[in-house]
Amino acid sequence: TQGQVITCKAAVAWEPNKPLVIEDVQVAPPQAGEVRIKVLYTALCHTDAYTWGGKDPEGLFPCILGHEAAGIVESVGEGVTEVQPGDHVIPCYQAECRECKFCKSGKTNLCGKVRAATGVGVMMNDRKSRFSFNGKPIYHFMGTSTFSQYTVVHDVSVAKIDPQAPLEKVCLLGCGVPTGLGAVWNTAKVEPGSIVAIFGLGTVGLAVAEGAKAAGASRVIGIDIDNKKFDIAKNFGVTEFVNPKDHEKPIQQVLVDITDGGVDYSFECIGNVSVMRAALECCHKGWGTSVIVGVAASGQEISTRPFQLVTGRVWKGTAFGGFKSRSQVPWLVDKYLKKEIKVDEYITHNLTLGEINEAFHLMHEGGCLRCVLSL
Ligand code: NAD
Ligand code: AHE
Ligand code: ZN
Repeated sequence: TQGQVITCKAAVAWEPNKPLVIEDVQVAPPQAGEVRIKVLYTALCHTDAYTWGGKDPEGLFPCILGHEAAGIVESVGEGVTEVQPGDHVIPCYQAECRECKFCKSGKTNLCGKVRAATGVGVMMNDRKSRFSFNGKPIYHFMGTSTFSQYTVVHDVSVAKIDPQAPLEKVCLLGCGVPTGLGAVWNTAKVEPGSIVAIFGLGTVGLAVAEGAKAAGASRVIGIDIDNKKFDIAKNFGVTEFVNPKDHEKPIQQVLVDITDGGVDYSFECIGNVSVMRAALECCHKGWGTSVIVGVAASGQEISTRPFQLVTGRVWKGTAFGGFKSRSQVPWLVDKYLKKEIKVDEYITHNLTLGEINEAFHLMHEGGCLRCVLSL
């Protein structure tokens, strides 16, 4: 198949909010600096639902969504040296070129090399898509487009992993789990003994809990409007549960009251701007740090009284938990193989690509953390 167009199944999002359609799409061969991957497993993340729902200012249609996956390199374009056909890989929506101003700064995991192209659904080389249907282009998404049996990504967006790792599990290391762990370890840098509050106990919030427990937090307070989340959350390190619906006072006040003045670290893992405010305002005066992890809809803005920051609270955000993707995803895979981090525990459902609409449906049900699709 090398050098040839491949026809395969992909779930195409033709329009926002309309069921995805499994189509036979054409996938062009990889050009210079590109890699074509046979995607074997992909999970759904809340961000896919967000873009599908028309809430993403960068959402373009028709497109092929999906960004939490694992597969095997099918072929590589000219000049690609770090991976070859047969390598087991995880596509990374946050690239790492190791050459740009961002990569060299030592201050961020964001990479500037291909971001302009991935934000508009095309490849860098010719600003075109490698996907088409009946000759018409279909946009890429987040530089990954994993809801397709084959995808083409930039070489700076491919992490080569240990071939021993089960792809049907480690696909989760493409987004949600690293994001939560890294928010704690890299962005907040939570110290032993800290009091931590987590808003939203989906996969990302639970991975924050796991990271906080590993960092030695003394209390890990989970906040969710779904009571069913507490039983699940205990297994990931949450020590106390608060449902805002059980309280008349604003949730930030409830937390300040039960923590003698506020938490040391809070994490917003929902994408709700009023919760982001509460997450900042439940932080302890003088030092409390709040990390925004959730992705808010187009047009939404955050607000608080500047006094909250004047008096020492810190507001931060994180993308992919601050992990350098190509360098650190393989390290996370190794940690999973050594049983130092959980992955299997986040997988509550397994379906096939053909059942993807059902999988999107499941995401809105409390019992679903990650649903892994086999392609
Ligand atoms: P999810 O839908 O599985 O989890 C969200 C949780 O929040 C659910 O348990 C839900 O019951 C709860 N919730 C909803 N409204 C609430 C409220 N008002 N108060 C308290 N709890 C509430 O989502 P997920 O896949 O875990 O993703 C979480 C967020 O993180 C999403 O916004 C996603 O887009 C974002 N995300 C960001 C990054 C990043 O790099 N920054 C990476 C992955 C995901
Ligand atoms: N496209 C949206 C922003 C979406 C967003 O913030 N994405 C996160 C990853 S979410 C993964 O589930 C991210 O990494 N952002 C940094 C980046 O470079 O995109 C918008 O508002 O335009
Ligand atoms: Zn994601």
